Amino acid sequence: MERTYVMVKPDGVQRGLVGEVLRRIERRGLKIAALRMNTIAREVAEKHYSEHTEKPFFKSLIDFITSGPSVSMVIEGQNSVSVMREINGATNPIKAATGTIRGDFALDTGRNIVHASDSPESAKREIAIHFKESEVVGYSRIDETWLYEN
Ligand code: IDP
Ligand code: MG
Repeated sequence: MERTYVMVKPDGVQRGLVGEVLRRIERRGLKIAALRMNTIAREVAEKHYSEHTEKPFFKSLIDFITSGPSVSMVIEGQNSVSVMREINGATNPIKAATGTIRGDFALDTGRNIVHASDSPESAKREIAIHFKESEVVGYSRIDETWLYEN
């Protein structure tokens, strides 16, 4: 089972979209393995987005992501990294397909509601930044035998 890191960013929390995001994840069959609401510390946000340190939008991105509560989660399931990227939609909501979270609820790249890791390697790195191993819960969902052939 693959794990990925997902965040409902502060705009998603303020716009009352936490339940909407969780609904889309759960109904797809993906499993919530860890879940927390907190306001992310600046050092944590800078580590999380370290690949963007040199980008012109870096400071505003860190200001925004630390501006209020966000919801962090670890999501588990077969191919969860690529499935979550598809559920979220393109980074620029104008390019995001209707039916994706960004395509249905957002209009601006700087306010695009959700984050999901872009590769299994990024997922491992990001999960370790946001969660202790003991906070990630291993369990079976009752529908798993019907979600997967093998
Ligand atoms: P991703 O979130 O789809 O993985 P990334 O390119 O990794 O997209 O960028 C991380 C986040 O930084 C985006 O989700 C968005 O919030 C912000 N961002 C990316 N590009 C821009 C930009 O050109 N202007 C403003 N914010 C941006
Ligand atoms: Mg990214």
